[in-house]
Amino acid sequence: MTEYTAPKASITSAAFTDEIREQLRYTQGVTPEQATAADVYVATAAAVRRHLMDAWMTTQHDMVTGSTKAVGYFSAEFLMGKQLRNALLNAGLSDQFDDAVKALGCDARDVIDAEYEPGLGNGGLGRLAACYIDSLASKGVPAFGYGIQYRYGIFRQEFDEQGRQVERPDYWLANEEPWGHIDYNRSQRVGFGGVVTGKDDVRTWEPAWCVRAVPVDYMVPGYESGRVNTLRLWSARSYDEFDLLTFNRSGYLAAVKPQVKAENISKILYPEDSTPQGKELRLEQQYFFTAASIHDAIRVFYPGQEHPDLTTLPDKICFQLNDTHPVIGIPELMRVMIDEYGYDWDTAWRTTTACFNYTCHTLLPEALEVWPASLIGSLLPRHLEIIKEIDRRFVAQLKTLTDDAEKIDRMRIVTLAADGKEPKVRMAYLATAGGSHVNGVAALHSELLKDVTLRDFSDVFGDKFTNVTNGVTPRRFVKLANPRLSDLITDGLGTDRWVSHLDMLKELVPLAKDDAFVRRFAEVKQANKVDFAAYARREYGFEIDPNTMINSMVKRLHEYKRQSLKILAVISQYADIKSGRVAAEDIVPRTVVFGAKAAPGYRMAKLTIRLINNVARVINADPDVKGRLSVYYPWNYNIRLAEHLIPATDLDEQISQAGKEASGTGNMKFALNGALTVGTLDGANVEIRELVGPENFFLFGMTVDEVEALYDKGYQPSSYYDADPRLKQAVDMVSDGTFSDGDRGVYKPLTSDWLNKDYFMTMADFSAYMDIQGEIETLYRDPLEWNRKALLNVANSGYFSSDRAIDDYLANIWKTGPMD
Ligand code: 26W
Repeated sequence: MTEYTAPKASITSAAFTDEIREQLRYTQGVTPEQATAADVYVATAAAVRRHLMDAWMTTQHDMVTGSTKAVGYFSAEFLMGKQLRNALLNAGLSDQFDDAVKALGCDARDVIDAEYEPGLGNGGLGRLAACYIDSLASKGVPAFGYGIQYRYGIFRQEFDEQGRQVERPDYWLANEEPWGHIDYNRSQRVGFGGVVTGKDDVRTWEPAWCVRAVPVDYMVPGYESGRVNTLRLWSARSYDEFDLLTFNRSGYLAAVKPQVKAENISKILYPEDSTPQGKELRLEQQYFFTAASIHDAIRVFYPGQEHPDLTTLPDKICFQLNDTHPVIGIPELMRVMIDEYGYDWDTAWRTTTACFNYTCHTLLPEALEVWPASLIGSLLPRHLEIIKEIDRRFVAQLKTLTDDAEKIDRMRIVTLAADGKEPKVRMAYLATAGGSHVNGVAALHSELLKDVTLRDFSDVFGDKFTNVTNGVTPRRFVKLANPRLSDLITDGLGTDRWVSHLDMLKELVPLAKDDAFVRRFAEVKQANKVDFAAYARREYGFEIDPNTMINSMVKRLHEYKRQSLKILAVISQYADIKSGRVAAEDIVPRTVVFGAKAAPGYRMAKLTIRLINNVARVINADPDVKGRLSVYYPWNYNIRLAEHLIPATDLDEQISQAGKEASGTGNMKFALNGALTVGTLDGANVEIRELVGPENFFLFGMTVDEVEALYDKGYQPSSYYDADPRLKQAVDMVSDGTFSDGDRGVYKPLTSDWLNKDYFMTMADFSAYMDIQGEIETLYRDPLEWNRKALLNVANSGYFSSDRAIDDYLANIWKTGPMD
């Protein structure tokens, strides 16, 4: 493949400053003297967009007229993070910006901070989508991200005076948002409800109500590729149609109700990230954006054609389903082809299965979406008919492949109405049957998917299953987040090509033998820690000592991720010092940093947050441990906080129960920024450990097989409590009111779960986790050796670039590549 690279922007700083001035004056109507940092931000965003505009239009033109198959990445979430720095980097205008803000007399940081972070995702899955569209654009692959422009993103997290999580609405569009371009001329009509009429072979769906899907387009500039792709997020608007009949009968309010209902569809991002609520509105969201996107793709690739040959659609674009959320797109494409364009079933099915592929992001059975057939039937009656027909034919096909009737029943897409249970539609099964490939997101996860979650399917359709280990973009998470390390890498390698060829980091391996280089690496980490301490003081009022080990655990709060294991270990160490068993001078001074949001309805997770906050309160106020152990829980963990914390972290926690974390992507970001990992053999930890070397990774805990064996044997968490006095003491301190001002009732649901149920086996892994702390502390006392290992983590983590992950998707699933 030839690499197409456009010339870097060659504009001078003075010229760029003038462009910003011009935007200030003629778009915002302020003089440079009057301009606030927020004004300069908006003006700069507009100036950068102008620079990218030609490349954006060329890219779209080449995509439609060229012969390279495009990718449509369908995702209910895109967790983009702030745009300005990234856009500047990819437009080749970073230096010019730094000079321009100086010339305009303002502070670059204030300008960057003026951007409100869009939080259109919950966590890993949404951030992965953002990394992938960055890599697609950087490779020059024609691609669309398709999703929803929620008016309210993930809630803003606050803590009350008791340490409890409080959710505040995230109205991110309250101020000017200069990146999204609303394109009213390319809106789509999306129908809901109503009835289906007609004979068997010609069915007509008459929806009861319609929503206007309006695209809001975001530029996705590639790094040094000269290409700018599009992230198309749909916003729901009502039609200016008034139900006159209702108006006459029951008045004005009833008549506008459908309008209000329509606009609600894109109002809010659901904050659950593992337990689907089965809410009607969520299904409406899913259908809303997939239907609009499919119609959009047809409009884009068959412009102005009344009778397009849709059998060629799979040559023009393939649709990647980011988890089950967009799976309703499969029956939608069937419906479009059969009902709107008159194709027969077999042709429509051949085309549809060739277009779609499905990525599964979980192993938790409760996270697999299942919709009551009745709900689909009332909201999308024609789709339910099609799903039932897919199911009927699927079962017939299975009968030709196996005699195992029970297995066939287990595999049904629509469950049978047995024992008074109503039929349900299993979206993961629909995706597996209706697409060409199914992939997991790390080697271990893909294996477990085949052996456990989708076992019957992999027996019958083994060829469909594949793995693509996740990756993260080195632009945002190394180059931008960690400029000091980036400069050191560039210095060590003698080139900055690593930013788009991250496997080049391997060439740093020999430098780990060079003590002088390792010391420079250590200085980078130390400087980042000083920066982070300043950031934490400014933003949160924390007093973090940058001369302590920074030990981070940041991710969604979920029982399987086991924040409780970490907090129990912290309590245990605290108790050791308090009781005099360990002299305070003998422990390595450590600052533990948590960051995590909990789903608003997730009781155990919210109680864990409260516990962590109160442990932090007690420990940080105790003079006996001052300077040795402190705990901070900055609220509202988001991309920006990640960008500050990750480069400053010494030790990263990836301690989920083996077999539960599909991949993890934080683990990759930390390793790439020179943190060591303490972790279980779970998700991508397995591959990280293999690549960086077992001697450079702190492994502990049960394996997947050991977990299974223990479940089978009958797991009794209290036996571990009885056996390890450290565990007993830590749990007792949670029960006895130490962290609740003497109130013994507050954490009862937690402690009682730990001792009686403990589904994720925190108790069973506690001793191993405590034991490895000794190893961690010994190594940390030898800064040169610690940093050597940290450097080897950086050098051997190039594999975890999202560019590599995208190469895997291109080669094995999408079968396409960069545009000519
Ligand atoms: C409410 C329904 C629902 C169910 C699952 C919403 C969102 C989900 C996601 C699949 C949760 C998620 O973000 N999964 C994470 O995906 C990452 C990217 O592949 C992985 O690295 C994480 O291990 C996985 O938990």
